[in-house]
This record gives sequence, C-alpha cells and structure tokens, in this order.
Amino acid sequence: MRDSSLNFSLLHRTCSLVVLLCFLHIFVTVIYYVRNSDSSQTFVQNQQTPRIHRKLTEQRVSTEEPTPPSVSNVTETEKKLVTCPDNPPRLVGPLRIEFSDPVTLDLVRSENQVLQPGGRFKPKDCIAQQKVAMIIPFRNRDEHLKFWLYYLHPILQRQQLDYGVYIINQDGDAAFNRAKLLNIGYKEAMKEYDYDCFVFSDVDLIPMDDRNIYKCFNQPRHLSVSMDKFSFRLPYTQYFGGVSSLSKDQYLKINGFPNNYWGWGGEDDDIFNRISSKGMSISRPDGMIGRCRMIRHERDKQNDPNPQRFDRIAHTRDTMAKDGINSLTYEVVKVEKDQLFTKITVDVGKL
Ligand SMILES: [Mn+2]
Repeated sequence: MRDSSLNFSLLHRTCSLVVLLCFLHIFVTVIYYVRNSDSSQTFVQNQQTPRIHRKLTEQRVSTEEPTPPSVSNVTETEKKLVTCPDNPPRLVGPLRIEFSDPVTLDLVRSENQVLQPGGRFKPKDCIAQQKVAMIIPFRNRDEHLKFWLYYLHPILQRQQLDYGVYIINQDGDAAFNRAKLLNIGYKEAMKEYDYDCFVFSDVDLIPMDDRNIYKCFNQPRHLSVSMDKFSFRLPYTQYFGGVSSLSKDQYLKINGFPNNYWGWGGEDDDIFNRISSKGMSISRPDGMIGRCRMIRHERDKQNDPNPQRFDRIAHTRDTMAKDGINSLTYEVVKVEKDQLFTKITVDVGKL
C-alpha cells in the first residue's frame, strides 16, 4: 500500500513536470513567432510607408525627411554590413584589353546579370565607400560603348563601388560639346540618386589595370594618366583629358565645367584651370597602374578643333564664376533605361 502511493506520487510529479515543460515550450514558441511576424510586418512597412508618407506630406510644406519606423530598421539591417575595404580584395591588377573580337550588348548583358536597370550596382557583402556616377559624353559611338561596358562593368564591380552608368547623348549634328554634356550628366545623375562622386570618361578609354579605382580622392583625380595613344606618357603636366573624377564638393567648388567649348579641344584645360584657380591640385595614380587603351578611330564629323579654345582657356579665371553648372541650360529629348546603362539624349543647343 505505501509502495503504490509512493509510485503514484512519483508518477504525479513526473506528469506535472512534463505538462509544465509543454507549456513552457508552447510559450517560448508563441513569443518567438510573435516577434518574428512583428519584424516582418515592419519590413513590409519599410517599403511602403515612405511613399504613403510622401503623398500625405506633399500638400504640406515638408521640411522633415520621411522617417517613421522604417529608418531605425534600415540602419539595423545595414549595421550588419561593414564599409568596404580600401583595397578591394577581388582586384586582379593588370588586364588584357583588346578590341579585335567584336562584342554584343547581349553578351555584356548576360555577363552582368547582377546589374539593376539603368546600369546600377551596389556590392552586396559590404557598404561601398562612395556612390559614383559614371558620366560618358556620347554621340554615334555604339561600337566603342560596347567595349566600354564589356570591360568596365566587371572592373567597377570588383572595385566594390555603388555606381550607375550615364550615357549623355548629344542629339542632332551641331558641333559636339563635351564639357556641357558632362555638366548635364552631373545634373541628371543627381536627380536620380545621392551620388557623392563623379567619374567623367570618354567612351573610347579602357583602363588596363583594375587597381586604378574609378572613385574620388581628396583632390580632383586624373585617371587616364598613361594612354597607349601617347606612348604611355602624360602629354603635358596639366593634361586633364580622357578620364577624371571629382567629388560633388570639388565639382561645385569650380562651378562645374564650361558650357561654351564647341568642337574638339580646350575644355579639359579649362577644367584644369578651374581646379588650380581654386587652390586644388591634381591627384594621379602611378604610371603603371594608370595605363589605359584608347580605341583607335577617325575624328568625328562635327568635332573639328575649336579655333577659339586658346582664347577661352586664357580667360577661365574671369569666366568660370558665371559659366558652369549655375548657367547650364538644355533639354532632355529621351531617357532610355537599359540593363547596362541609362542613356539620356539631350538637346544642348548650338554655338
Ligand atoms: Mn578618342
């Protein structure tokens, strides 16, 4: 009799313990589930509230950014990522660049499926140090553009840049105006994204080493320092043509670029004058890393040497305050979003 009551009480206690454990388990599961569904809801809100919020505030004069619950959440997810390193780990150094085999846009598209529409990219394993807009002045150079896209996209991705590619296409066949197209590229890119750096590149120049990073430095940067066209030497010390980069601050400090250089030449020297007159200097990669190839071509029609260029360059200091990004006028004719680039066709007027 004593024995069985002992057994019974033992059984009773064991059962109670099991029931308690079950409850505990259910409790923990429920808590976990509720927390999870909570955060997935705020995530969906993340994507929706800014738009709704903006709509609501459009009528009011809105001085505040659309903050709400989203912001804290976004920074939480971004906190897990660290800033990309100064020396991107996947760079390979010297590259073999040649233009004998034709490439097609479809090939380039298939090799760059990571791109977002408009030729946009962001590294996914770290936060890019800079948001860089690649600005390419353009007219009738589709063959060159294919090579540029074919070579540059993988390089820029290895360089871990948060970047977008903007082809600024001059409409019509009046004299070409490279510097004005660059100004337009700045303006149009800024409408789209909060870029803090601008790389201005001719369409026919390809770097031969991916350590030549297409980003901004503490001084305006000349990137195409040793071109095959000039036997891999700087043609002259002040040369700033080909490929260059300026941060947003550097660009605004010089009032952007001149708008009145029609035809070939001079605008790059004007830009150099603007930079040095504001007390800045030119930063450059070393000659080996800064090697690049130019695709050989005939001079374009409507791009004859500009006879006024010497006179203009001599007066940069007097003209730069009123001619630049602050006096820019143009009209957008067409915007095309390709997987590989954003192409903006513009009417720049004529001389
Ligand atoms: Mn050229």
